[in-house]
Amino acid sequence: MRTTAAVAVEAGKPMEIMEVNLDGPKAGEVLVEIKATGLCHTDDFTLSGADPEGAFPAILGHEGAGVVVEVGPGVTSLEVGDHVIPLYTPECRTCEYCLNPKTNLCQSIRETQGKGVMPDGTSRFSMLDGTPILHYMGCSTFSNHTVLPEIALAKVRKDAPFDKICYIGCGVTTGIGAVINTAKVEIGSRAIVFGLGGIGLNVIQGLRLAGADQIVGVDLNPGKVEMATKFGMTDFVNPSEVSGDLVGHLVEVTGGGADYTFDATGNVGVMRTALEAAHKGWGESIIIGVAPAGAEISTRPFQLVTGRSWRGTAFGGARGRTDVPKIVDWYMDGKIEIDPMITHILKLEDINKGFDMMHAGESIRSVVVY
Ligand code: NAD
Ligand code: DAO
Ligand code: ZN
Repeated sequence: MRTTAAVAVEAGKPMEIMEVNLDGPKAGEVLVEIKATGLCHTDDFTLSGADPEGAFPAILGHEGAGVVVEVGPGVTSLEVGDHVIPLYTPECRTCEYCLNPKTNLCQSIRETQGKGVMPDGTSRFSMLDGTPILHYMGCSTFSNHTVLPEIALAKVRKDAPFDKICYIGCGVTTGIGAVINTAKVEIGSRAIVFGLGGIGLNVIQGLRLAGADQIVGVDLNPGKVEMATKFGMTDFVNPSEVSGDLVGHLVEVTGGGADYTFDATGNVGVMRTALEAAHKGWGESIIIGVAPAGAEISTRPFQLVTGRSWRGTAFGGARGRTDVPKIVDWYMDGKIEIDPMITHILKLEDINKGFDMMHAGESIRSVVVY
């Protein structure tokens, strides 16, 4: 079939909207009509050329929601008409990783997914002249139709609005999951969240759900304060307004250091500050942000010797096929909020403007509706 997509033709160039060829689903695969997709910082990171795994031409996008149009041979858990959220972290439920409760990093299709192809080693997308186009994070939601492995689709209820639940495909689950699955924050905790963007706001929302007493937000952009406060931030710190040592200031604001700190910036300097602002003896710092290729983190080992720990999280530690439908229920039941964070709705042809707004710090989440 033919479908319309925003194609990342080259690193550092705006995406081009074009008709592309899409082959139908093979065994174990599913054709999905994407109804809505969010624009995440990670898509921008790959488009910029900073992503070591980034390869072109590719169809980016990993935060989508849509409807099953066709299933390939052997697909048993989905049928035509089902509503689904694509999963960049699949859940096969049989690999060594899926069988270990300590991780959500299913490895069953990792190698091919990282190369931008389907599990059989080929791409379903091509340009009209036949040039292959790579998949991205196994999702490629910047295409009106896409093909995914069955194990990379979460089946969700049909009454949930696509233009909101697409955000559960990355930002919402990553932020809330970092608090609930990874840090396992206890009631009454004190926390610091670095970066109040699409991920950090969901960390704040997760901390409120978990019953944290103090939620300190840190961002260079004061324009983020209003929204963060709405989601539960109790204190705000703008590093550019702190004279002297930022760690010392944060330790003072939290009465000795935070029980939990979260990096949602991707900046390795911020990651160090986050670790060092965690409480001596027990503070845990969780890295969510994705740093540029080649970047490294550092601190004095004594920071760890004296009881702080440094951890990371991918997709909020969530097992997508199991957890994503539950998070959709939380949204539909009013337990979590998504609507205020969707600041812009765009058409596919305006997708590059969405990234311009991200760069200017004007949006939280822009969503493309097909
Ligand atoms: P975003 O651009 O919406 O938000 C980033 C925020 O950080 C902005 O508000 C910005 O002002 C702030 N910031 C930047 N530099 C700062 C600094 N030095 N000090 C304080 N604040 C600073 O991005 P996002 O969509 O929220 O993504 C955040 C990070 O999370 C990115 O690195 C992204 O790639 C990563 N991410 C990780 C996962 C995962 O599973 N681990 C999933 C999705 C996104
Ligand atoms: O299993 O080796 C692996 C990698 C899984 C990819 C996890 C990606 C999480 C961070 C990227 C941000 C996604 C938007
Ligand atoms: Zn698995």
